[in-house]
Amino acid sequence: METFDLVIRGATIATAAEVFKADIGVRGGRVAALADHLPDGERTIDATGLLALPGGVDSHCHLDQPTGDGTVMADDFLTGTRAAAFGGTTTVIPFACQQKGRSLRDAVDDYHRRAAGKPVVDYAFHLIVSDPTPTVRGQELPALIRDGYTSFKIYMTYDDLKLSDREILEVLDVARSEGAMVMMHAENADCIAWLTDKLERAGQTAPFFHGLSRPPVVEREATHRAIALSELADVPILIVHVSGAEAVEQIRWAQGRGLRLYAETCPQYLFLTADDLGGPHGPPGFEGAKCVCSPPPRDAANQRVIWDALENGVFQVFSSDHAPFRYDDPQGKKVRGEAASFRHVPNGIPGIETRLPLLFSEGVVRGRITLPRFVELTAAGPARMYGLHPRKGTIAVGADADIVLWDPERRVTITNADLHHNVDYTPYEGMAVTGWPVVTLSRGVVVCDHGRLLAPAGHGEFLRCASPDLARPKGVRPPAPAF
Ligand code: DUC
Ligand code: ZN
Ligand code: ZN
Repeated sequence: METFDLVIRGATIATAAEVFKADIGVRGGRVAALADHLPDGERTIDATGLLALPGGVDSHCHLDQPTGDGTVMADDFLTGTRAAAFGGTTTVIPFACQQKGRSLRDAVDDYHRRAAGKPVVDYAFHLIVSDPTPTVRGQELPALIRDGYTSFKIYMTYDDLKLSDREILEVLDVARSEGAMVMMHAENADCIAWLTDKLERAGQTAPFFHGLSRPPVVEREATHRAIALSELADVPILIVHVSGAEAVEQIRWAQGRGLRLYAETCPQYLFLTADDLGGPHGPPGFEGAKCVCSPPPRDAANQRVIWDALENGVFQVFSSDHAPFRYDDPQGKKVRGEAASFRHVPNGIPGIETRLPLLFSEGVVRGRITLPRFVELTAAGPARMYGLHPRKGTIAVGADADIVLWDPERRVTITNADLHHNVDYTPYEGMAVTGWPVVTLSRGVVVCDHGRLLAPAGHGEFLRCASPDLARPKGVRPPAPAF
């Protein structure tokens, strides 16, 4: 029998479907055997007492994404994927963002240049469509989807990104005919603009008021509208970064009607509240800027609804929405100074390395979700949603050997000094968690081993995504996979 390049011995394996004990044989970067007693490989890792989980798939993160206002993202494809790997994530899907008035293909080419030679784990791109001209809809987007960029995000807010309802319908129509998955940022732009002006007129400009400028009704209305537009266009969509009860209610309603409506949530809606932005119970001064993200964190009652929805299947995806802006830096959260209104604070917080440990500790260890559900939400679900399954998101013969050896008993107090991103803070400073990834393998190569980075920059490969079955209206056959 041909020898294995690597054998992982003694681990308890968890996939989205089951938990079982087996040795894992790896050859040529793929899982080649799962069996009770495999012979030693060229290299053998004793993983007794550890879990072997599919490497995480972080299907919503922002790395080195150009912005229009002088803000610079702190993480590029090296520092961002390095942090991802240390946190147990082996596939990332950031966004190639079209600037209004510019070509979508140019945005993709530019993003490939930014990534070149840097990632330590595999990566795919989502697109952001901000200017759906006839050329973009008729030529660029269909060609890009066929080239393996099979998902794109559209925004219902932000002046430089938002689409009108008519534009959304036209773009959804392309997704329908080409088999793409559409991610929707659901917040009502006019409501936010009106509330922001009002708050500023009243002198209420501190970071805390960011939350008041985007109350739950703003998200609820847009979520409902997104659902209606998806129903009208007869194409599935995924609502990203769902923050609380009112949006969840809309999503449940749509799912209950049989609409193909998918949803994602993120750590900030389980672990942060509006108090983290400031106010009488929050941090002083401008500190709350560290937790400014959109939609904003809500309250404990909303957190409970998000937990319930994670448990009972409303959500298919749990991603970080890592949007890395430094705090004490003129190109980050302080881009317009500490006296500036909340409207000028870049939206988004870091979390690519802490996503899995936080959910494992508070979800699996506390018994809120099972281990297979954890794997489904963090790896298999996003891989399926974006056409990467079964190559990614599972441990099965033929799949890439993207495996995380996880110590389920290791206790860690999260502190920014120990993280590997390039951001100068973590919103989760001081939180104690149980369970931490100790070894991360990407296609059979050890990327991280007990705190040491072993893979070189550029180890990560670009992934072309297949058109996911999930992206098609019922009864429409998908084209052949792209890989
Ligand atoms: N939306 C995101 O998806 N990420 C960061 C900020 C935002 O509004
Ligand atoms: Zn968004
Ligand atoms: Zn995002």
